[in-house]
Amino acid sequence: MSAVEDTLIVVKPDGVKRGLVGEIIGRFERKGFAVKRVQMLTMSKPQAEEFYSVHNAKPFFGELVSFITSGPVVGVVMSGRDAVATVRRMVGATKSWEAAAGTIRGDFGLGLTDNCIHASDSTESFTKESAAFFGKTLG
Ligand code: FUP
Repeated sequence: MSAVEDTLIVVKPDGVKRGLVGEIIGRFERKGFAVKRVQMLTMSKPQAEEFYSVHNAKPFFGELVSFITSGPVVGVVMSGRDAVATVRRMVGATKSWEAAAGTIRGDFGLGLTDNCIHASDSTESFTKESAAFFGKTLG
């Protein structure tokens, strides 16, 4: 039996600018996930560096931080069966041009850094990323 767990998705600046927030959240709602928390914000540079700290030694780290801070994003905590892995399958491959049709990245883009959406890849990442995203704000 799969366990009910929480995960975090972030609609990236390209997804927000293109008006995909409703479409993206809707897909997860229709799948059966419960939306527990939603917040739109523009990340500060230190916040983005903390959010993406797992990548801080990678050559693309600067580009990643610069892109995610370039405009408003929408963070959504969702709950449901096997949420981390199931949401990642619905998000699709990192390189949007290779992502399968029917996935969010496969249906809505061609980018790499600008690939519409971020999703936590483990419960540990969910905990760390949620703390970086929401901070101490009440939820
Ligand atoms: P994913 O978990 O699918 O979002 O992808 P990764 O953890 O591999 O990458 C994290 C972010 O870095 C993604 F938004 C894609 C971006 N990235 C680049 O911008 N350049 C690269 O060469 C690799 C990843």
